[in-house]
Amino acid sequence: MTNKKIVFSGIQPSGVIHLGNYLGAIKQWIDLQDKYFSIFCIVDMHAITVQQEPEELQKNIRELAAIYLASGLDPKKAIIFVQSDVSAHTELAWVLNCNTQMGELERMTQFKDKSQRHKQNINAGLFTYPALMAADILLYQTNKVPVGEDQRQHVELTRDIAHRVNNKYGQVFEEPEALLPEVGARIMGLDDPTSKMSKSASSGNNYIAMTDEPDKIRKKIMKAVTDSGSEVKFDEEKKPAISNLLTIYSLVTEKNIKSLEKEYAGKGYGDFKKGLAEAVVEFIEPIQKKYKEYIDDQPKLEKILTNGAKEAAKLAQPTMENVRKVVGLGVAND
Ligand code: ATP
Ligand code: LTN
Repeated sequence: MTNKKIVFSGIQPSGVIHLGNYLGAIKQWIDLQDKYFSIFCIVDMHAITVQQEPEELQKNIRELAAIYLASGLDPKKAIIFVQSDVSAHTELAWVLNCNTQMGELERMTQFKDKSQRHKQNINAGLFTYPALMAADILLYQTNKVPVGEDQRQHVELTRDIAHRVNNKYGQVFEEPEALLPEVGARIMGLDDPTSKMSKSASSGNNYIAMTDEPDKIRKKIMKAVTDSGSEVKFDEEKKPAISNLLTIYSLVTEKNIKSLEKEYAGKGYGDFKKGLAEAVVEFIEPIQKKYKEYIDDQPKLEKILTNGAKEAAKLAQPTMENVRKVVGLGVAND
């Protein structure tokens, strides 16, 4: 289909998109779309592993698409589509489910985490979630999967599943690897630097949403927890909160951490946070402006996603046909 290496990634439309999602995942995608054959998905089937309101889900899908486009993903360079619009994802997921061990799924930290948080709804989909993610990736003969640190384990499982299927049936899938950003693979919560920034955090002060108003961003940053002492210095062990804020500062301004430490030498945390807040606002405002243009033009958004789904379905077909053949499924021919 192409000589270029293939990149695939996705985000769940399950709530706000925060700066952690942007810096850990989307930021890399923007650069990758120039070098790789890139496919970026809105994984709505994954989102329903936890309870979703149908209207809210529809709204979240569109908002996430608008964030992708506003961030700089370009439908001329990359395929952008919604997972459930291409039925091969769930078809392949079933076959992969039959090639994945319970023990492997039991080890997944996201499952342990989410089943703790959603005790009243520990459904089978939540458990087999990684097989669907593996299908997303393997369907397109993907080589690289740009994700944040929390998804590394799922990509490694995907690689194991691909290897197992290849051993059993011959060369069916590329064996993909995760691509993590050198800096920003794990942005921590503003109110708790010991756990990752997360949209499902109990407080909205944990994260900066990509759609937060400038004043809200300023307030959240001024409220962010800091460490003891007063020096602005990167030291993940002794100063986890300031180190996290320095990481964010560095990524949104493209200034290196050393030069930021110098800039704030002799100044306190207050000045540092004020500077950071302005830097984040300056970084997010142009994205928000474009976001508004996309979200206000639903027909355009839908057209992009519909075209993306058509292209993706075409690309998925040869892999799915081969899987059916090697596994020995079906009889009907078109
Ligand atoms: P939650 O924030 O509720 O834990 P999630 O991890 O399910 O949500 P997704 O929206 O599915 O988040 O993740 C999209 C992408 O963002 C993934 O590649 C994930 O690794 C990355 N990501 C999520 N949180 C962070 C973070 N705090 N720092 C860096 N990358 C992150
Ligand atoms: N599991 C991921 C979302 C996801 C994904 C994918 C990421 C689903 N399918 C394929 C990369 C490639 C998450 O929870 N963030």
